[in-house]
Amino acid sequence: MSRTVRIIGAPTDYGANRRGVDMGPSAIRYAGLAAQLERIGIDVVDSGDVPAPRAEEREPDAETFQSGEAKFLRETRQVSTRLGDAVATALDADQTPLVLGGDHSVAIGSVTGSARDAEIGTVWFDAHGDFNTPATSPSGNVHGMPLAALLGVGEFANLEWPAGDGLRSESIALVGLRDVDEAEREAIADSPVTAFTMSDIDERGIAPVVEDALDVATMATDGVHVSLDLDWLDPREAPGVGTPVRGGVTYREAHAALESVSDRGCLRSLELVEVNPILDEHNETASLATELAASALGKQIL
Ligand code: 6HN
Ligand code: MN
Ligand code: MN
Ligand code: MN
Repeated sequence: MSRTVRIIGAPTDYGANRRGVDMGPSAIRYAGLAAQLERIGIDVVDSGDVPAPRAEEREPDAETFQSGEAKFLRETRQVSTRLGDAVATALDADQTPLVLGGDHSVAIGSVTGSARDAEIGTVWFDAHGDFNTPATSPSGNVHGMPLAALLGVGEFANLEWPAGDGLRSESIALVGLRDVDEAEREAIADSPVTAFTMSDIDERGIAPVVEDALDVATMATDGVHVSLDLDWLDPREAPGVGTPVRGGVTYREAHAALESVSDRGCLRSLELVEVNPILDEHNETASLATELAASALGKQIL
């Protein structure tokens, strides 16, 4: 039976500190996402974008950041709720949600939707830990906080978030870390999440690391949400991202990782986040995102 993928855009940028990632969904669609997936035998439906507030419509006082605060929490909660509903609706219809960000705060919606009626695991491909809380964040940007938000770490324990109870920290694997804030490092170490750094990939190779990450995410779960932050890749391969960090994975390593995801047969939902077309070169980061989605969704070479 062929798979049906439902594309859901989440054009946010208020979770990051610069404009541009809100154009990610357009750029990724323009790079030929639907056609590429159809070419590998997938049925594709596109539900368009969930409404997200533009910079011009936001609460102005939220622009002034004070240490200890998260910017645009109200907007984040609103969009996460809409996105969570869209993801859950797709899953109810036996479709695979493919969320296009937007900054990484959209993961709060994708994951809560995916975890609404199931126990899920998550593999988080990222240069960053995304484990800050409002108190520890150096920037106040929620795209550096989605994992802490999803797990109710720190102040997030007291905030009203959309329900998505099927994700336990034991089932989360982060892969490719190389830029982690000090407080995040402690929070990650104190939590049951499993984290693999770039050094782990250097020492062991991409394949065994990704197999371990998939073991973590599939253990006692019904499926896996894959969150792909394009800054996971080296900026030479993926220049169009808001927070590039040198020393990321190569083009081939990225494909190998997502092919392993496909081979496991565990993919429940997927998201492609942090593509910034303003900083991109000829839409190559968006094209790469579409290629990697095809690998995750079963593209075969032979
Ligand atoms: N991302 N750790 C930094 C912060 O501001 O919290 C950077 C976060 C980047 C988050 O790329 O999804
Ligand atoms: Mn991220
Ligand atoms: Mn990142
Ligand atoms: Mn294979």
